[in-house]
Amino acid sequence: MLRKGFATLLEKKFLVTSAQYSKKLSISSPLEPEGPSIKTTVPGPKTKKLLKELSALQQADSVQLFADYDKSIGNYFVDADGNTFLDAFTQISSVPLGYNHPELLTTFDDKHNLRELINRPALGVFPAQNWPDRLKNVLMSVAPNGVNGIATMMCGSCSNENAYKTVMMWYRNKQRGGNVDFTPEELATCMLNQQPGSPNLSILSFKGGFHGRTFGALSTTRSKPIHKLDCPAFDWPVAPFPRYKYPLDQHVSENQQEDAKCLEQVADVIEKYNKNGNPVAGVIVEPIQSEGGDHEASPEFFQKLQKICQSKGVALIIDEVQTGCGPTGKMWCYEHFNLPCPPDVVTFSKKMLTGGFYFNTEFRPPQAYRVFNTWMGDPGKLILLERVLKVIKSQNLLNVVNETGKTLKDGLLELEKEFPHLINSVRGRGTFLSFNAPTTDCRDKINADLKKNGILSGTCGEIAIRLRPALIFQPKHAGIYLDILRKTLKNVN
Ligand code: PSZ
Repeated sequence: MLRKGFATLLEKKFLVTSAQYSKKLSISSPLEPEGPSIKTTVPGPKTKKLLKELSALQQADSVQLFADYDKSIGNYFVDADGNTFLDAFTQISSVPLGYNHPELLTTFDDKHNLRELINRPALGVFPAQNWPDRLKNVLMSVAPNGVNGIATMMCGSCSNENAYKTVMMWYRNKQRGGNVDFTPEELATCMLNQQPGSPNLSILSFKGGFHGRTFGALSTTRSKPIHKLDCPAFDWPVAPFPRYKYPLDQHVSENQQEDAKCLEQVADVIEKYNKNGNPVAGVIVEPIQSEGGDHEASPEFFQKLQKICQSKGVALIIDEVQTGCGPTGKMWCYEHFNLPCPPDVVTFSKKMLTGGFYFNTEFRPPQAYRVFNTWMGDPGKLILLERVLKVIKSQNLLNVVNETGKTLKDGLLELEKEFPHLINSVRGRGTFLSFNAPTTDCRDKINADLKKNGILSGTCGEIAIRLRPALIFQPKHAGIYLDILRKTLKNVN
């Protein structure tokens, strides 16, 4: 229905058939409005009514707006009240090609694709005959260099969760010297959650890191107390992540010292946990620490972190759940770091549409059923991802990200000069950008006013506003964003 409506509308407006449209396709839809339009108070009356209905069923205080996904198009999100927003946040950074992209709208018109969608397999036992090809052609076509194993999962949290298990099994396997037989004691004690079957092993994460909300992942999440309160957690180590001063080129030596201080603590805390009988099997790190406040670290920081991990026999897990699939101008953000060796594990979700992780073959557990569940992902998502990757390639979207990112960053730096009392510390790569406000209250006010003025943007950490647009966000959208931000800042008192 939707696609038919979409094609008809398109044909009426531009006198082209949908087939011609696909061929001529511009980066974002010609059906996109010229800019945002806000017709009601935000949230509007319909949104308020729906929120009341939803709140009767569940805790819904996090809900900002109800969407009209029939009307949302390209970079524009339309809400239930008919307000149109330029979307610079895209569902917490998880929409690669904007709304109702024609390449995705037609995906399940193909009956074969539809059958794959509705006959969802238990991938660990009855995958479709094309599954090896699909993994090769889709996920392995963008695999991090030098990394040759892949596991699909459902979401970011469970990708990290299963990456941790994989790393723990690798670590224990090394300790056993590759002997795949478990002892009777191990087999008996694991059923009682006791050692040695359930060993003390740990994953180091960074202060301010976010890696998900399932139990194992939650023990490594360290961004906000509200995520963790009331849930038992593992005694796992934490180390500081750099907090840089901006602009970077004026604070080189301070920031280098910050790197050194953090890395020293990483090495120390690994030693401490190793000595205290809770050895560190893996380190997990975001290439740009996102939920915690968009904190960057230098390529040198990551190179040295990898060295420490290697020297201590610890696996390095790079969490690309938020940074992966292009928003930093490279497929994977860690590619900016020139690591001398591939990372051991790279986890993903969000814009990749499926969760999962890449791993080096040495991390493959020797026995079946060790990293496993019923669905282990969803072939339907890979069918969509195949099309997303095709569009990224055919439309050079990584170049678009870099070009738009430059427009945005230059504009933000201008605004920083114009409103130094309101914004500072502009930072990031590609369109994965952010800036700080002086206080949390001021940040929240700017973000709320942006929404009233037709921009969806996000916050992170204590004082940051972050941009997370789709890969089809172009310089013209950056211009609209910057104009509205300027107008918003002018009126913040
Ligand atoms: O409040 C939340 O639960 C949020 S807000 C943003 C996220 C979660 N991001 C998810 C995320 C992430 O950014 C990184 C770097 N790693 C793991 C995750 C977890 O992914 P999901 O939410 O799919 O489980």
